Amino acid sequence: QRTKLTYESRANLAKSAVAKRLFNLMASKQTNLCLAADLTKADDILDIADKCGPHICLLKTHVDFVEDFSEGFITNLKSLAKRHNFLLMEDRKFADIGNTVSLQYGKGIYKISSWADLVTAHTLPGRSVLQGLKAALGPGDASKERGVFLLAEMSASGNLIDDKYKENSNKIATEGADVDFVAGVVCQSSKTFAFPGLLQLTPGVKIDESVDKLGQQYQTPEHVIQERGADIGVVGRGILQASNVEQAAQTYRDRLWAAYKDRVAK
Ligand code: 5IU
Repeated sequence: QRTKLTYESRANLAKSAVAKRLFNLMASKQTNLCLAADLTKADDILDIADKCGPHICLLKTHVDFVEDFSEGFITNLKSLAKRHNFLLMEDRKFADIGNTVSLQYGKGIYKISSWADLVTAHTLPGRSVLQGLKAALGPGDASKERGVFLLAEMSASGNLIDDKYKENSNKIATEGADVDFVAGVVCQSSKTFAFPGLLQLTPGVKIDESVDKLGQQYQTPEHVIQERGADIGVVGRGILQASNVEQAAQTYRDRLWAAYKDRVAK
C-alpha cells in the first residue's frame, strides 16, 4: 500500500524526475505542506513566499489573477524558491486540445513552462493534454525538469467527476508513453490511484472551518493525510488569512508532517 511507504523509498519508484526530486525534498526538509499563494499583488506573494518558504515543499500559484505580473516577479519568485528550497507549481488546470495547451503553457505573457516546475491539468481532453504540454518543452530532455499533476477529483461540492472518470484519469496517469511526465494526481481519496511513484496532492485543508461560502469543502491536516491518503496537503486561506502567517505555516507544517510520520509508523 503506497500510503505505508516513506517518501524517500517512493522517490526511487517515481518515473517522473520532478516527482523524484519532490519526494526527496520533502523527506530531507521534513515538510509535506504546499502553500496556495492566492494573492493578487506580486509583492504580497513574494512576501508570503519568503515568510513561509522555510516550511513548505511547494508553492502553488494562479498567475492569471496577479494584477501586476512581470518578469521581475518571476525572477524574484524563482530566487526565493532556490533560497528556501521549494518547487513552484502553477495551478493552471489546462483543459484544451493539445495544440492550445501547448501555446498556453509555453507562450503568452506568463511563459509558464519557463519557470513552473509543475503544472496542473484536467484529464478531460484525454492523453493529448500530456502530449500537448510536452510539445511546448521542445525536443530533448526538457521534460525531465518539468512535471504535471493530473486532476482526478475536486474538493468543490457538487463537482461532476464520477468513478468512471476517476478510473480513466488514473489510466492516463499510469499507462502509456508520457507517464514520465506525470508527477502526481490531485485528488481527495487514497483509493483514486495505487502506484507509489506518484504523489497525491490534496487541496481543501483547514484546521478550523469545514466549508467556505463558494462550495469549498475542508478537512483537517490529520484527516487528509491519514484517511484520504494525501502526500502533500494544500493550504491557502488557512495560512493567508492568519494574523501571523509564518506561525500558521509552521503549525500546518508540523501537523501534516506528524500525521505522515504516524501513517508510515503504523
Ligand atoms: N484547489 C482546490 N480544490 C481542488 C483543486 C484545486 O481547492 O479540488 I483541483 C485549489 C484552489 C485554491 C487552493 O488555489 O487549492 C485551495 O485554497 P484554500 O485553502 O484557500 O481553499
